[in-house]
Amino acid sequence: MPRWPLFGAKPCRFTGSSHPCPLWSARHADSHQAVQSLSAKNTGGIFAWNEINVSTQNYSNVSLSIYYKDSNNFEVGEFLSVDWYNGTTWINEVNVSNVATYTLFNQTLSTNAANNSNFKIRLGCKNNAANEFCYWDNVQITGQTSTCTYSGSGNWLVSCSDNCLITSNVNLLGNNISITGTGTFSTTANITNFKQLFIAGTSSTNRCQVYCSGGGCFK
Ligand SMILES: [Ca+2]
Ligand SMILES: [Ca+2]
Repeated sequence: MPRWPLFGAKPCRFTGSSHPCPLWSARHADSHQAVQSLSAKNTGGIFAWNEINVSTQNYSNVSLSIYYKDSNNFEVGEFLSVDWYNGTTWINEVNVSNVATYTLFNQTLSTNAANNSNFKIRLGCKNNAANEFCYWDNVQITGQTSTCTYSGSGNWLVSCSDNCLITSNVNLLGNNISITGTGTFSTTANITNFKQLFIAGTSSTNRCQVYCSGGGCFK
């Protein structure tokens, strides 16, 4: 499966229109790459957050890549953080103090980062002096296109591990639908006009759980 940028196509390097980050504007010349970075200084001793919502709908295996560092003069209780939101709670990935050189965080996030219109990331800084900075650079979120959308022709092969939630009616045009692997497949919409429906887990304990709700189902 190809991997596509969901945010920060180039990636986001905080410099002009060639590496745009439209929602974030606190720029600083201490940069990992391409002249400027995102920065935060003297947040008054409380966490200040730069936050964005990036829908990961129809994407699986969502990864976050970001470089970070600080001004290396933080006192006890002062931090730079990187969190992401799974729709219910914030999950902390980076929580550091006194990282003097740009350091890469690059990980595939857990499955509830995938196919999630409420997915967010936030970059936090807590310090209390004008010479105390947090810096972030080269922000990128990537994912693989999931199997949750029917192409409109041929059979529909769904990976159950994509944890699809189908909310718009799907007409299979007389083709087959197979849902295989381990995970969940849920639909609140109608899936119609299919020839065969095939559902299979990978073993008796690793099942694909299929749910119909809100009146929608296979019809
Ligand atoms: Ca930069
Ligand atoms: Ca301080």
